Amino acid sequence: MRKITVLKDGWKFLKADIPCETAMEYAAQGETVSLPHTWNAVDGQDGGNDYHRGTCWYVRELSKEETEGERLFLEFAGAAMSADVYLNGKHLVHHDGGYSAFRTELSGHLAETNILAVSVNNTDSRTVYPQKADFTFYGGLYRPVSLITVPEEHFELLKDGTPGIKVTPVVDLEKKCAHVTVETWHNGNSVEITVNGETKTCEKKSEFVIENVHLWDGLDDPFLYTASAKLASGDEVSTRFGCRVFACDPQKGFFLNGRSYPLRGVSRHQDLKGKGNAVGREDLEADMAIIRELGANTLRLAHYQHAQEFYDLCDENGIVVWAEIPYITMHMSEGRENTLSQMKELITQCYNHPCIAVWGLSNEITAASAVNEDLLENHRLLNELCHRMDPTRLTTMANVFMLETDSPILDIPDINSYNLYFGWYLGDLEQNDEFFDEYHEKYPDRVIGFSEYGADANPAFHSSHPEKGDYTEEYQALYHEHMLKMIEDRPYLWATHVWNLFDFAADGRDEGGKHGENQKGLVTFDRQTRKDAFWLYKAAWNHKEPFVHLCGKRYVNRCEDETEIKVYSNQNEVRLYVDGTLIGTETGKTVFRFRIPLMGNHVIRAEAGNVSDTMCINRVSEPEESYIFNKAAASVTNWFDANEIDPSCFSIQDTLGAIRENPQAGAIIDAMMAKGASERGDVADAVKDNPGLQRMMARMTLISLLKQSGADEESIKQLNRVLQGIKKA
Ligand code: GCB
Repeated sequence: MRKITVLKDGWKFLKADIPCETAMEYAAQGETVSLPHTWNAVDGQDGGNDYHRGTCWYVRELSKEETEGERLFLEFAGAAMSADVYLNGKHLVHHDGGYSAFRTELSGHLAETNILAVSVNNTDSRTVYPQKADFTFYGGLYRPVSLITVPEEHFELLKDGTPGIKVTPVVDLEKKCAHVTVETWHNGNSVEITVNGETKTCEKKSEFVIENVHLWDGLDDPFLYTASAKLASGDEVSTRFGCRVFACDPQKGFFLNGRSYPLRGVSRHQDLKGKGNAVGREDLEADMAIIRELGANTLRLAHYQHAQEFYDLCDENGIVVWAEIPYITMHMSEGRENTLSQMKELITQCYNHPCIAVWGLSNEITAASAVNEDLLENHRLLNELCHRMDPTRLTTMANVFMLETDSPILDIPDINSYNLYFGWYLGDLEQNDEFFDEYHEKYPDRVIGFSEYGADANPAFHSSHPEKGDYTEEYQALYHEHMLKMIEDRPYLWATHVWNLFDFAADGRDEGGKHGENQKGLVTFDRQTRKDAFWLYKAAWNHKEPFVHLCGKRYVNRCEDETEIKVYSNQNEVRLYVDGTLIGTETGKTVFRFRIPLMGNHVIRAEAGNVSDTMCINRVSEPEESYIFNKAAASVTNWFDANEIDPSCFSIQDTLGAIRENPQAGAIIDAMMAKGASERGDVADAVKDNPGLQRMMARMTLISLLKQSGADEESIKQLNRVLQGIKKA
């Protein structure tokens, strides 16, 4: 029989880069910790990009009882980023990659008393991914560590963290049956394999047919079968699997079990405020409950392998998953081996999960690297590896917006996707629409998806005139209203994923009123606040239970005569009451808008069917300062509202392209940009060398660019005065 003991307690933690003997000698003086544990739970989330990246030790004595049994293995579900495991001072295994599981055998190295010492490090590396990305690279033993005791005759445990059993169901939708191949790895003579009540004895591999197959059918009916395998010794493994057919069509998008099933959902990072990546089962379940509430039918589990329990939850809840490795932002010429080993482990460990539809090769890999032969070769090798290990699934990539669509890298994966942030980092919302229209027209035979889009919002900030870059909850909501419609109008997009469901730690960030957080989440980092944009998607995606949501609940004090009341609902009629009086009924879909006069303190109630939502808002005489993040930008906007711009002359409201057409005005802009460039060399170079980026910049208004660059009010006004002195042709 197999025995699994989770080594939760009794660890000593030493935050020091010391040799193994020293760690063992001073272990008693270490901090007592329980797993899961990260040393960056605080410093990885507070900004400054100064969290501890180094080598630390975890030391623990194994009891007599824990080491009993014929063969003893040790399993790490996640040790970030690299780990070295020692038993009684003897080095047993080195592992690179902070997100996949690995095991090592202890039997043969056991003594009277046994000290386990594990050094874990998240230092810079030229060989292990990720090294450059917009999230905190927490270090630690942040997932469970377990002892596995098995008999002499047992299922394979070492190779790439294999579960020892691999199930490949191939469904015939017409005949309503599934051919299920079960392969096993073990050191016995024969194995008994059971699927759906039928048992077969074989050497390693058996095939089964399930008639009248019960499909794994997404959110509606994620039915799971179990396959189990048993050796004469009693060692047993089992796995759940699902019978489903995934397909992609360049014109019609994604198909599940033969029916159109547009994948519409969100991305998830695994970390949590206060805990970092050292989250527990209950946290995973809480996240899944939020995903179910939202009504998303797909998740991009970015940017690395997530916990097995989370893929399990996706299996159980019918969520279609994009799984990927952290081959991200910057290609490293010495990192090829690591991309291959992380992919091998991802596929080996996750193969049986019916939820997984695609393997993601990389993310924005050309953001900080040129498309050269080494990078292409790396992608080809990864792609071949995926197909060799798993001919049943497609491969994909998340491309950075500035990657030219005719780049040879797009030919490598089976299907493609782009991350676009028009309407946030740069450009206008409509450029997202145009990008896909142009792409789809140019490549009608290519499957394309939308792997990331989003806008940061701090739910403390509010505005009645939301603008790109203001970090208001209102702009984020508007942004997503546009995107929701854009996506609905383009059913050929095989999958779309909001970046991100949750705010997450990016210790290098300092913006939007918070240190160390990326705030593109629909929900805050602590999972406590659902921003308005969350309810927009819920209204569009969750049709299970009627609900109605009043936007702007946190935008209490409003300085205006008339205000907009916006309601999100999955019902098609909304009634609005102000101070108990019905003031309007709107019919429509998802978004309902009302305008009401603001006279004092009001109680607003929205009703749809028999559900309702209530909030209070107040009329104030001065704008509420605490609602404004970028005070300089806000005052520029006010200044423009109050001052006429002569449209026959240039102004900062013109696009860069238009301004550049006039030599005199163009020269002023170029001088300004050159000055900025000398201050921020890297960005400027990226623009200069990239025609696609230049085209996009040409379409941006100067004011939007200035605001984004954080230019101060006086210099913006000064520049405008100069431009107003130049007549347009
Ligand atoms: C991206 C990256 C993601 C970032 C995101 C952002 O394209 O893939 O890791 O967090 O942009 O918010 O800038």
